[in-house]
Amino acid sequence: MPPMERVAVIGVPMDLGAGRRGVDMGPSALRYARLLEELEALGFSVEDLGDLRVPLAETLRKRKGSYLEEIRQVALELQERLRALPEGVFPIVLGGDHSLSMGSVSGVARGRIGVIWVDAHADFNTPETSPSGNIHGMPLAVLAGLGDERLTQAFQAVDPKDVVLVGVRSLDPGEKRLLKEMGVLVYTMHEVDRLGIARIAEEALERLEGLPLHVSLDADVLDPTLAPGVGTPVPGGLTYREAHLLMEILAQSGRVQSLDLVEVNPILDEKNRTAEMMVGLALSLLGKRIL
Ligand code: EXY
Ligand code: MN
Ligand code: MN
Ligand code: MN
Repeated sequence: MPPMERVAVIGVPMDLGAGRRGVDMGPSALRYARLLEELEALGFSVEDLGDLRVPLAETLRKRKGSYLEEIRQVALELQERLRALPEGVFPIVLGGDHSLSMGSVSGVARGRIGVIWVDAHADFNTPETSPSGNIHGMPLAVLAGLGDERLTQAFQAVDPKDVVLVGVRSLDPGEKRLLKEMGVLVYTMHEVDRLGIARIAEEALERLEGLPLHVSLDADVLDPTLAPGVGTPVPGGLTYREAHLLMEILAQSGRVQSLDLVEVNPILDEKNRTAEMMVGLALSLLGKRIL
């Protein structure tokens, strides 16, 4: 696969899928952390496609019910924008809450695709199994064909056996059942500690042998003492080095073709630390080497 020289960045300032406000400012925080400048310094030609227009929760003033329809529209727009990208461009989608990945994964898939979902959570709930009703806890299930059919009809795009989860440490009972039933490979933090992140990265690449890869990186996979700027923190996350090593090994495969950077919540952050770490991880995935 020829190395990607061109990167397209697109922002999705959306927090409608989250249980709290703030991640709509994630794209700004990631740009403020100099993502585009650093990519250019790596030698990429970088095009900033700007941000999608997303309705503000405040203006929707919904008393009850989820923002499913609004989220569906945003994810469809993202899907369309990504499908329109020419061959050989590496898209980086800036979130925004993780429900946007229904649009990013389905938008980049040109046939069978492997997904490496790096997250403290599995995001594998359906409306029936969700404890919160928040749609950012459901996108991976939708991509695998499970959940509200207004979403699965629009976004189902992956075979569950082509999905690998890394860094999981907070699962709901229904998710556990569905993950098992669907045969999704899950490396929890227990496996990270037992096997080490390098072995997990190699095993994930083996499991997804021959497939183009999409990486969906949720900031809450990092340990919250390092990355406090997230809306659903869970103790005991990846160290910065573990996350970097994972990105560096995936980069060496030459098979990663697209990336989501999601769930950065600047309101909860200290200075812009979480966004800065996410930018560092993106650069490692795009091939930045220490030596
Ligand atoms: N599993 C919980 C729920 O479904 O409500 C928490 C989900 C958090 C989702 C964040 C994006 O990773
Ligand atoms: Mn997530
Ligand atoms: Mn998460
Ligand atoms: Mn969240």
